[in-house]
Amino acid sequence: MTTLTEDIKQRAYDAGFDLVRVTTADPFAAAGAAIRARIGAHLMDGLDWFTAERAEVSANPRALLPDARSVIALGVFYLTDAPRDLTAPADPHGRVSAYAWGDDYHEVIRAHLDRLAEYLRGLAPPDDAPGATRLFVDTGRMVDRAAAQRSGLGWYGKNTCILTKGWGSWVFLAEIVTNLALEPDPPLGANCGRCEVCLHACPTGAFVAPYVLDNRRCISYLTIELRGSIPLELRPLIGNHVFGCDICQEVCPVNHRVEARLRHSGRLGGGRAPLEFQPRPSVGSSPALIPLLALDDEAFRERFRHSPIKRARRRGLLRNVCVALGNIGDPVAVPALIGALHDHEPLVRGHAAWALGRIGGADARAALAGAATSEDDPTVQTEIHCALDLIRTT
Ligand code: B12
Ligand code: SF4
Ligand code: SF4
Repeated sequence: MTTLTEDIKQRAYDAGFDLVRVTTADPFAAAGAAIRARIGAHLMDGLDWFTAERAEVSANPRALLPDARSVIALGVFYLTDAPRDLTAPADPHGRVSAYAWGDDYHEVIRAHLDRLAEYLRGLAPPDDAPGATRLFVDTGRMVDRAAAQRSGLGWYGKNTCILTKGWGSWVFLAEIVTNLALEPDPPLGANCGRCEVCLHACPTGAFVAPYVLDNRRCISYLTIELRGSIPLELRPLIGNHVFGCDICQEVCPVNHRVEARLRHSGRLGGGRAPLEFQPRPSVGSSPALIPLLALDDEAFRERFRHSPIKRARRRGLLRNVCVALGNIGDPVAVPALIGALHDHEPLVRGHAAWALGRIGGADARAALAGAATSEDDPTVQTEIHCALDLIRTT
């Protein structure tokens, strides 16, 4: 006879999850302390919503649901094949991190969660109260990785990501906090051993130590969450990343083994991945960059409506595109960057100036000199003068 816990796990797989484990609703004390320490050391600076108060609540399931007894930890595998945008193969292309190739995972996982929660709500716990639940994915106040670790869904990698046996770290995490008393799973005994590959592969040196990330240096933060200017000294290190970064996952040997196995079994490759995570034609994994500079607000909204990329907003994405074009250094981008020098967003104008300074040449210099006489935003003026200095000295 199947137990309630086994039955719920089966329902979770049926609802679309690839991983499901259970832990108790006890506080995640170590995670709460780690988060407080990171905030205290300014390693989470820049994420204004990531406060000590939030950490307190997110590490305590009973602050979220007072009679919580269990946390159902869930995971969805999202890696798919990555066709390049080949509309202009010779032109510069950017890199989008794998989690953003397809549909917005918040929407996808929310639908999975709703399906499972509907079933749970129909169950009566022993005291006959209705099966109360709260659902969490990413933006919810819940320590997703700590729930995954304690429930044995995966283990902490030194890159801070949760690694799983079957799917590597290419998994989104979500939880359901419930007042149902379920059988908890034990944590896994696995760890990274002596490996430190990811720590040395990070192009911006974002790892302060194993398991400790300086958010302010992470390309994911710089290209997605940061609303303002990208610090000058970090721009050259971003390469052609225009939305997120996967390097510390791509180099991971655990992921390599998993990917080889999944390719062998046909789950990866051959288009068998769930449709929602396959690269959207309008986004892809490696979009041509120059056409992105031509997007106006309406075209941006239309193109990225159901994509995670909308989070960067138009001005953030175009800022990133300018940095990537500056790093690629192909003069073919100069006319489009000169156009961006007159964008209505000062953030875009400033980063276009930087990119023109990096690429250099007579056209870039003339356009920058012209903009220096008409630009009225002081920050952009500074960017223009720095760019002209760069051209003069290189
Ligand atoms: C803030 C945030 C970010 C920030 C900060 C990242 C960070 N490492 O904290 C930024 C914007 C940089 C970011 C980037 C990314 N993120 Co993010 N992010 C979050 C968010 C909202 C909170 C994370 C958090 O609490 N950070 C605070 C720090 C202290 O926690 P932590 O790094 O996880 O630290 C834990 C461990 O390191 C461990 N620990 C600490 N010390 C030690 C010591 C030892 C010995 C051990 C064993 C463990 C250990 O305890 C800590 C507490 O749990 C979560 C969603 C959520 N609600 O939880 C998603 C989440 C973590 N992000 C996710 C993803 C996919 C990413 C990116 C891959 C996206 C991309 N491709 O660009 C990158 C990965 C970068 C990286 N290496 O972490 C996934 C991770 C899935 C997974 N398999 O782990 C999550 C869970 C979202 C989701 N629901 O799926 N993210
Ligand atoms: S996501 Fe990229 S920038 Fe961020 S820690 Fe990993 S390798 Fe470094
Ligand atoms: S690269 Fe090595 S250290 Fe980093 S997460 Fe993977 S196994 Fe762990």
